[in-house]
This record gives sequence, structure tokens and C-alpha cells, in this order.
Amino acid sequence: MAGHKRKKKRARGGGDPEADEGLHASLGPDGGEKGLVVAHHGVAVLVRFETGEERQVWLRPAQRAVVGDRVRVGGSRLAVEPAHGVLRRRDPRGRERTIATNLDLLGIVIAPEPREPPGYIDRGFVIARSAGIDPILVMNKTDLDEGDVLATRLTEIYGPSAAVLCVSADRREGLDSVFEALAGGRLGALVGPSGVGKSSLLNALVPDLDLRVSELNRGSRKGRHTTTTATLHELPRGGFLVDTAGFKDFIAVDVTAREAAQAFPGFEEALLEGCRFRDCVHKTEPDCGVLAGVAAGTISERRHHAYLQLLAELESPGGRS
Ligand SMILES: Nc1nc2c(ncn2[C@@H]2O[C@H](COP(=O)(O)OP(=O)(O)O)[C@@H](O)[C@H]2O)c(=O)[nH]1
Ligand SMILES: [Mg+2]
Ligand SMILES: [Zn+2]
Repeated sequence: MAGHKRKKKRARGGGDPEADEGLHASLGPDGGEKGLVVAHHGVAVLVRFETGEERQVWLRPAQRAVVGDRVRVGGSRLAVEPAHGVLRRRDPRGRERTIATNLDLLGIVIAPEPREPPGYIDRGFVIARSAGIDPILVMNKTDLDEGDVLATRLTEIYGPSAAVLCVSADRREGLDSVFEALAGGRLGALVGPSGVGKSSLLNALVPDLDLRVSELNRGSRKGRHTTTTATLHELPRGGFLVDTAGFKDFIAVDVTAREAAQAFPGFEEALLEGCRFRDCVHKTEPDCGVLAGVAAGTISERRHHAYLQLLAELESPGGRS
């Protein structure tokens, strides 16, 4: 963290740019076999090649690759292509972690039980949008009693900003909407608190997949896939979906107040009207479209308050601005 000088927004892809350059040179610009990283095992990655074959490839010391990375493999060596749609978080020790790359879509999974921490969805939207990833909401466990009430509330708040898909992994309901969201070969990731049913949903979507479900059963389900950080799966109707291990919360990484001001869900329409200042963060500025929306009642005080809360987190020393 502190004193750790890294170029902040360096294009990801290979933690060892010089070695990669050497490899690119020896492989040529199109040399090597093209593949996609589908799982990460610390010192090695599992690469799926265009032939459908999967093979484990070792990473060099300090080389980084995560699921979603497009790679080229020559012999035992691996070069990572530059990536877009990079999803990052900061772990509880403050270290920056890349979860997945080349994402088109971030599915924020919510359930009536367990409920997400306050502000979780908003942080998901802001992180996704500022990384160029489209957020959608996936409400799982519609079969539970509280499902209807929660679906209505989520649709009210987030419906104008993004698709709100209502599904039940258990009953295999609403799965078509997930397939449609990823149609055309899009790459998506499911994030959400542990226990909301991300792995269950993937198991329902992908035939013969047997991801470990429910942390509570850890000991009794030997032989199942264990999700260390993230695994990538091809959907039967096209597209790919990444299952992430449950982490309690996002900790916003590299999101500035200005990015949050542009990306907060519910401000879209007000931002079309615009603010007088280009760097307006909708706090107390004159001629602010968002504050005007609050005054006119098109944006609720509650949503604006949630936004200010997020802004305060980003500006606090623990967070980043
Ligand atoms: N009632 C209900 N329970 C579900 C549903 N999907 C998953 N669960 C349960 O939720 C728990 C957590 O599921 P899991 O897939 O491991 O959640 P993850 O931590 O988000 O991957 C398990 O006990 C599942 O059986 C659903 O659609 N309805
Ligand atoms: Mg899981
Ligand atoms: Zn403003």
C-alpha cells in the first residue's frame, strides 16, 4: 500500500512487461497459440485454446494473469494481451487484486437472504461503470417469501439504470434472461456476497457443471471444483460467465469522486441535463443537475444521501480518491 510505487493505471496484462516484450518478439505479433485464461491456480493458469483443449501453463515469477485474460502460449511460455473491462478490488489488507478482465458485463447478485451490506449495489455500479463494464442486477431466490417485495424495491430504484433480472437457481426460473444478457459471446462475471447463490446459478446455467455450493458444506463436498478466486465458464447458448468466490464487500479501487459522480445509479437523467461545472460532484455546487433533481423530487433524498455516503468513503483515508 503506502510507499508502494506502482504505475497506477498501467494497462494490465503481464506483470513483467519486459519479459513479455521478449516473448512477443520471439513469438511475433501473432505467434503462439491463442487462448483464454479460465482458472487461476496461483503459480499457474488454466488456458482454454480455440481448439477447446485446456492446458495448465506456468506463470513466470511476478507474471500476472487472471480469468478473462487473452493469452498466447509458445512452448511453456505465456504472453498476456492488454485487457479492457478490468474488475479490481482491494482485499482486507489493502492489497489491490484483479479479479477478472475483459468483462463486458457485471452481474451484481442479490438475494432476500443473506442481504448485502448497505451501499453494496451502488459500489458495484460505480466500480463497473468506471471500468467500462455494464452492470446488471440479478436477484436470486425469487422462490423465497420476501422475494417479491425485494424485487419490486430493486426494480424501483435500479430499473431505470440497468436490467434487473429475477431468477431462482433452485427452481431454474428466469434463466433465459441471463442467457440473453450474455448472448453474442459477451463475457460477464457474477459478484455478490457469499451465500446469495452465484455458484448455484452457474450450476443451473451450465450443464454438468458442479461448482461447490454453500460455504457451509465445504468439508463434505470433496472432489468438487473449489473456487479460489474466480473460474470462467462457457454458457451453452453463447457467452461466458465468471463465478467469483464470495467476498464480503467491494472495496472501491481506483475510483475517484468524479467517477462516482458520473456513475452513481439513478443520476443518469439528471446528468443529461448537466451540471454547470464539469467536475461537479453534486454536493453543494450551484446549477447542479443532480441537486436540481433532488429539489424537484425526481431523485429521492435517500438516494442522494446514499451517494454522499459513498463519496465520503472514497474520500476517507481508508478508501481512495
Ligand atoms: N431458496 C433458494 N436457495 C438458493 C437458491 N440458489 C441458491 N440457494 C442456496 O443458497 C446457498 C448458497 O448458495 P451458493 O451458490 O453457494 O452461493 P454463493 O456463495 O453466492 O456462490 C445454498 O445453500 C444454496 O442452496 C435459490 O434460488 N433459492
Ligand atoms: Mg460460490
Ligand atoms: Zn452536479
